[in-house]
Amino acid sequence: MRILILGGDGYLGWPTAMHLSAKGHEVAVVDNYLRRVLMREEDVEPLYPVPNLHERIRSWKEDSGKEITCFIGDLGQWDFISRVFREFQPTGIVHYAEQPSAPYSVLRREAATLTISNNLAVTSNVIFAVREICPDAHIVKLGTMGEYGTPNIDIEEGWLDVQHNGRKHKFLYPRQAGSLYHTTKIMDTDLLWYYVRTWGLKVTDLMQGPVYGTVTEESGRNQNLQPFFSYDELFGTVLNRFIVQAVANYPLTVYGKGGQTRGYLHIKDTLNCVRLALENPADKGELRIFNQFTEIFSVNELSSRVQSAGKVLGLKVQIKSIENPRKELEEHYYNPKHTGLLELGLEPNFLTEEVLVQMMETVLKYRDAIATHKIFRGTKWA
Ligand code: USQ
Repeated sequence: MRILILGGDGYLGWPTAMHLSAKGHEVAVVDNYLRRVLMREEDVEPLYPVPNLHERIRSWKEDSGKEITCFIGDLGQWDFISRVFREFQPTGIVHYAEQPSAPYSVLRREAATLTISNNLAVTSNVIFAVREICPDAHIVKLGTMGEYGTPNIDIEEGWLDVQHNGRKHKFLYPRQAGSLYHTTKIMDTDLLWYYVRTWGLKVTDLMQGPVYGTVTEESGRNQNLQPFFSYDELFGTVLNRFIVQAVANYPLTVYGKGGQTRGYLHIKDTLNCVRLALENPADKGELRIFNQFTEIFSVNELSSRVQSAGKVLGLKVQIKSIENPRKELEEHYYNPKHTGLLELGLEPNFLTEEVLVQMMETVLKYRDAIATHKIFRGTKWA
């Protein structure tokens, strides 16, 4: 397939590009380095420096012998995105090109506006570009489990059969997100669903949980190919943060009671899920939704696992509950379905002690680079 990866510089975008390239697909990446700019502006750069996309592509060529095409520009600009689509003529599109942080989205008015305008403008432009230039291409959109929030009933895989006054209808599962960022993902889903109904697009929306992990099959051999590893409060996801905190001898920052429960997955599984979705595309006029995670944990369960894995390396990991800066339920029911990707053949990489120890060993190499003042700044939701 000819696969265009929008947001191809990000934590997931670059590893996805290498993975699909390794599997024999023709790959192009597109990015405007927005995440790098925001990290620099907020003084929260990742654990180790990451070369730019051109350099990463050269290193990938040396490592694998395979080519990846690169486009640098803003997908919110029609002239740019239409040129990229015309030149590359994708058959599959992976859409990661969004401001990805919930805490960043609630930081201040400008950050909120950037999140809304970037995320929705890019999704809208992708839809128009597909319709005008490659109407048979399959869009694989990264959504989030956060679209559903934490309702007091089972979470289905995207859709809900509703019976009302003796009649039945299938609707998108009710969504009520816990941050502005997650709300833009709900809006993306609504936009895609409207154009699937109206123009018959082919779309898969992947409702992903928080991702963890430092290396993938393709990045393991070469430092230049490593994904970003963020451990700060804005761009780091909780388990990656806990690993760095454990190594830095910083008490693990459990927010509030720590009963917040989510579906997690290893970065290697993100790549496999995206590939499986591309290789088994949605039909024309179908919005297919998969819940993309492999295991469910509370924050307390994650922190105790990190604490016991730390013992293997002689790290004395402390855990400290701190006042929750977010507005979220700290104890709640959580039972989301996630069978769709398993049925497509996903073989999960589970969170074992070995995986945690490997992550700590990687981070230990950069222990001196950890800037502990970046770990917690208390960005408040309210
Ligand atoms: N948490 C802590 N301590 C921390 C950081 C987080 O207790 O130091 C808690 C949060 O309060 C939350 C949970 O851990 O209850 C997960 O937080 P997170 O920062 O790992 O994840 P979140 O902000 O929800 O966002 C991340 C990704 C986002 C993706 C989402 C999936 O950044 O792009 O969409 O995970 S989900 O959480 O299922 O919505």
